[in-house]
Amino acid sequence: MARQKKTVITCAITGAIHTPTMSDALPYTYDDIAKQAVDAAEAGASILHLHARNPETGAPSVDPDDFAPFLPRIKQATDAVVNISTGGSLTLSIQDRIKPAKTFSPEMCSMNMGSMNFSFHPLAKRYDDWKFDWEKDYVAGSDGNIFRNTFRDIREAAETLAPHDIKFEHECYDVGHLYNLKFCMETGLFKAPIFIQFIFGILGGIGPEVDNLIFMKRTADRLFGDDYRWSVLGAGGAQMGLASTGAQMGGNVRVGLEDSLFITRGKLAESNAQQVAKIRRIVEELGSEVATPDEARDILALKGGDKVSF
Ligand code: KMH
Ligand code: ZN
Repeated sequence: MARQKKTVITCAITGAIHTPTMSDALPYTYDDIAKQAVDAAEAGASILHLHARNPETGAPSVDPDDFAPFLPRIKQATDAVVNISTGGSLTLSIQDRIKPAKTFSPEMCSMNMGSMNFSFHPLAKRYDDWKFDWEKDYVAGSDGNIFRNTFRDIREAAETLAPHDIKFEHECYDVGHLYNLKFCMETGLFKAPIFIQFIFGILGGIGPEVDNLIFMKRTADRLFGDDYRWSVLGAGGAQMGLASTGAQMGGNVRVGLEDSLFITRGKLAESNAQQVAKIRRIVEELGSEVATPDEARDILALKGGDKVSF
């Protein structure tokens, strides 16, 4: 596959894994999500991957009413590509999870490529006092999670969203998910160039070793040839190291407090923008340039920021 000239930075602002107790920097009010997203874009992120939260409690939300207050503010203040999660809160149905993307027709949304265990229960042991009632059970109980993304779910999401011409961020947590994606492509669900997020270090998915990155990349090369673009997401402590390796291999990168709360070993990040600024420095030091939002639109063949419904 031809090497890309510029590196696209995605920043995933808040997600549905971490909870307010874990870091004061994790945004969950409408204001804080909007501000951190805008700051991340100014720091160099050309794609903003967004989840919503209940602004009172910080609990993950897939209610379009919890996206509506911040999406227009982000659009007015930045040119960044908005990517809305369809992973949402991990235990909800696909019908509920795609509602925000259906409502707001963003340029991009996530598409999770397989069913799996998806757990962060070991984090529960680190905290004695929790800010909100829901947090402890949510985190500790994730050892019982099945993140459901069956072939039928994927087809339903893709077909429902097809009229919106949304480019998917195909979340692939293990090598089998690449084969699921290949199968779906062959049935005509997704059109090239597809965008694959290689995800490492989620408990339930493939581990965060460089060998695995090479294995995923080589497998994707074999399955998709020139028809794909790719990015690297390392969860937790693997975030910066794997993103840097991915960038050096010619890939794109994803950072953000959704994926890791840290800026370096043992030190909490102050904001999403701080992580973006760090990976930007690394990418530039390695001799690459960071893509602007319009360059990202070009690389990923997006429909354009004027064709969204917010
Ligand atoms: N939290 C990430 C590991 C989604 O939003 O659809 C995966 C993710 C899923 O971003
Ligand atoms: Zn997400």
